[in-house]
Amino acid sequence: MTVQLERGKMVGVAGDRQHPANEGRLCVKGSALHETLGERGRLKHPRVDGELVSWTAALDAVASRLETTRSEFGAGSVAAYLSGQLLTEDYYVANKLFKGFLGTPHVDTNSRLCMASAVAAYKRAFGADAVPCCYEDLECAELVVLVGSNLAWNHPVLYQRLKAAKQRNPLMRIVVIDPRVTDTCEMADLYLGIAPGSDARLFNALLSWMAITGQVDSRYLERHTSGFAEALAAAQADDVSLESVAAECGVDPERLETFYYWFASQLHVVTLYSQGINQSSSGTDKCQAIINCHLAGGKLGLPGAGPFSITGQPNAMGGREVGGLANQLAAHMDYHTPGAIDRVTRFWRTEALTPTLPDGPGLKAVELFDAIERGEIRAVWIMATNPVVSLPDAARIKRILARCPLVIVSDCMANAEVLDVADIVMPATGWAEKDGTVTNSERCISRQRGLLPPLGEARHDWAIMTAVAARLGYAEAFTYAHPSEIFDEHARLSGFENAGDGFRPFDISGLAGLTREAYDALAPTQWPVTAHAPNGTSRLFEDGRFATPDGRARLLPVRPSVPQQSLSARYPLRLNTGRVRDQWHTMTRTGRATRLMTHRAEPFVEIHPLDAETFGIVDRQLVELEGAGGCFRGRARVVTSQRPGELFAPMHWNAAFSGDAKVNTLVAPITDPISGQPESKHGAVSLKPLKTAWEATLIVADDVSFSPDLDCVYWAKIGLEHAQRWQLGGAPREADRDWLSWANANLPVGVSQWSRDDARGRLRASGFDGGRLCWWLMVGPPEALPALDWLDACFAREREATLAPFIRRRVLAGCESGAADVGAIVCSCHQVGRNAIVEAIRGGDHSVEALGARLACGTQCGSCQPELKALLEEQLTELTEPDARTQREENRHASL
Ligand SMILES: Nc1nc2c(c(=O)[nH]1)N[C@H]1C(S)=C(S)[C@@H](COP(=O)(O)OP(=O)(O)OC[C@H]3O[C@@H](n4cnc5c(=O)[nH]c(N)nc54)[C@H](O)[C@@H]3O)O[C@H]1N2
Ligand SMILES: Nc1nc2c(c(=O)[nH]1)N[C@H]1C(S)=C(S)[C@@H](COP(=O)(O)OP(=O)(O)OC[C@H]3O[C@@H](n4cnc5c(=O)[nH]c(N)nc54)[C@H](O)[C@@H]3O)O[C@H]1N2
Ligand SMILES: [Mo]
Repeated sequence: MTVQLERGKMVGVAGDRQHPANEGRLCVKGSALHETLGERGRLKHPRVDGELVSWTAALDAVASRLETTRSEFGAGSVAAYLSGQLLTEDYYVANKLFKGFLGTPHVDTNSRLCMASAVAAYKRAFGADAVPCCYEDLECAELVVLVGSNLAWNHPVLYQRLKAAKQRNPLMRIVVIDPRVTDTCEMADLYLGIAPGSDARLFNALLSWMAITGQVDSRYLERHTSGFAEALAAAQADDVSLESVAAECGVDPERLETFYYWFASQLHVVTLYSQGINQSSSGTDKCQAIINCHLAGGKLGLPGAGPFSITGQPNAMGGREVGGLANQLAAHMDYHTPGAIDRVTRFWRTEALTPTLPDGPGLKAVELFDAIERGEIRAVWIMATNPVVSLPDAARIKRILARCPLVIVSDCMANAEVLDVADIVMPATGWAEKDGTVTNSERCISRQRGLLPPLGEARHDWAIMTAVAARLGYAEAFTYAHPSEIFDEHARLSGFENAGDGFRPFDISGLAGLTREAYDALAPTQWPVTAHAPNGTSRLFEDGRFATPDGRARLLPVRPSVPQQSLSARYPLRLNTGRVRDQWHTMTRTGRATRLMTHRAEPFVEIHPLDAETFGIVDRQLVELEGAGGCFRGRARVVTSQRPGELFAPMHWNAAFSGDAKVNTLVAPITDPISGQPESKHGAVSLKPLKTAWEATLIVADDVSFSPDLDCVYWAKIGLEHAQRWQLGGAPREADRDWLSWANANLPVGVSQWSRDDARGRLRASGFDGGRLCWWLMVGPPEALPALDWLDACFAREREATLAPFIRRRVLAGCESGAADVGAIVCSCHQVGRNAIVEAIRGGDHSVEALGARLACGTQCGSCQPELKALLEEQLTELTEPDARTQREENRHASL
């Protein structure tokens, strides 16, 4: 990315045209970065036990409390929980400090919830956690299979690259395998709406199909692999007839056959997989089932081919490189890697320490929190992750942390829910302030340069840890004055005694010894970077030699299994969870950017029309999901993109944004036995309408603090540019709340004006503080809301003077007379609403390009193009044959 600075302030960002990964493109969250990391909402000062303190006091408290815990309860009573959103340099220092010097093995990361199954599978199959492919492979493949990946929303830049490649090569085919019809299906030639969790069965049967139809690459298998016969036998232990597989996977047999035929007959196949595969109680095996098919066909180690696990967080890969997972030691060495403990001890010079390096793996995320619950781990430092939202059984995680004797949190945002349970809080620098490196899915190391001074008292994560290390007496081993020194050490460790059999592909010794200037100027480089490959390596295993002791890749037998969270009479529906286009995880940053809140403003549940009917639910009403760990309240979206019997709810909302909308309270802490990754995609829940007596929208000026009262059964907070919008739902006993008295009693200024429409039970009121709009209230369902941008602008202080009496009357209506309602925002980058798009279509703009030319929608990040296409389809059918609409929706599943 490139940043535009004006008088030391970030005023705009753009894609870096020179960067090989994005070639100048940005997604909408990227292009809103300058809005999400400004001063508003940042964590600025350290706190100990709720009191603001100096940095010296905070660091002293961290060091002394960690030391006390360790000396009293042993090294294993201390833990670190890290994140793929740290820079590699931060990660390296954390790993070294906790494993090397504090001597605890319990260092795990949120990558456990994300990449752990993919990592475990690569290690089993290739002998190393090494992604064989590069992004270019997507462009030169003839067949791209997207499994459990909603690329259009979650990797929009890569999606646009793939789309452009498909336009250049009309023979390229794309297959999407996902239980939901997502926006990614827009460019699919074939869609398999698979039954949740049945992927291993599908790929096992593909392996068998390849064998039966004589489309395995025997030469490749013989020379470069082992285990084919066993893998095939396991696959064929189940009935592999197309009918049987199709029935179990819930797909059409003919389409399944088409997929098998395409895959088997094509050499240049990339299978790109993500959380629909990883977040499973058998995720490692699912990845293996995919890898087996690639190895059997020799579809690997050549351009346009390979099993490609795509990462999500900016630096998930960097964390894997330093060895930030609990089962790893450092730099792609595990504890059981022969000689590794001794090697790392010598490199870090920890021989003389007590305790020395741990002698075996530590606890993986879910287990780690169980150990906190049992009181075995008594101190945990949480960095750049929000586990009270993102871990399964999240309500319990929050209770566990609240009781843990020492919780240290470093974060950069003040609204991170984990701060609620922290004893010591430290403000970290954010993007554009931080300086270091990150690695992406294709092993490409990029510099992220610090451009702005730290905000408030924020400090770099590595610097915070270095200061703590010094207080613990380890100053000599943590002398870093600049991230380039950390990177140098990391690069040297990667190449340290790394040669011969069982070599470690992660070797960036070619980047060791960079001067600070050279580090600053470092161009994006794909590892390995060694004396043999000084400019990096785009593709791995081209010579068919793998990182296993015998140099062969392993096919392994896979026994498919179903989701472990089982459905029951009480919890009859399968809950799928995941992401929405414009939000990032727990919303600490994206939840504050107005334009990112417009695409999906409230927590929601997607429900198939048949289920909606069964459970008595209509579109847009409030509903409640219940699972073993708690409940979730949100707005229903009745959609045909869901399979009947399955629901989808976003992972994003939490206590900072809504009353009961944390989806992980519904997900059980069941994990894959090999990778330890939770089964986040397959919850079991019940569904019912949420009974409310009223719904209301309250908008309060930014500086007015408001919290919903106890009579709200539902609330969601939605940031506007100059105000906060609260969407509220009231308990049945509150049916005849006297709103005007309520407003007078509960809002900072009383009612200035109001209007009532008794026939429809609607009321509008607003309060002015002198000339300034202070609050605005509308009682009635949110469908009746006007477009809010005009009203939002009225809350801006600058408008004080213009809020003359005649404008005040318009404020009550919520819109300047004649101001068009833009409708739901479709294009977030250019803030183009549905109504404008519909109007343009009706006016004759009949393609995505024509709409882009007129309204600019879809021309920046492109991630709304699938929605534009769907709107075009909808409007054009409506224009030609009004009755066709329902039919079209019903056909949507089938026609893809
Ligand atoms: N907008 C946005 N983008 C992001 C993120 C974000 O928070 N917001 N987060 C980033 C991160 S950290 C990650 S890890 C990536 C994740 O990127 P993705 O993996 O694409 O994201 P998800 O939405 O979690 O899940 C992907 C799909 O898996 C499908 N799925 C569920 N169960 C199954 C199943 O049994 N089989 C199959 N085949 N599919 C299934 C879901 O329906 C969903 O469409 O996104 C990254 N990009
Ligand atoms: N049900 C369900 N649960 C899921 C998933 C799912 O699909 N379904 N997906 C899982 C996946 S793939 C992931 S990756 C996780 C993500 O889950 P989390 O990691 O918990 O989510 P984030 O909101 O990204 O949390 C990052 C935190 O770090 C802070 N931060 C950002 N940058 C920095 C920095 O440089 N330094 C410091 N110290 N702090 C920083 C942010 O303000 C934020 O509070 O969620 C997982 N949980
Ligand atoms: Mo992730």
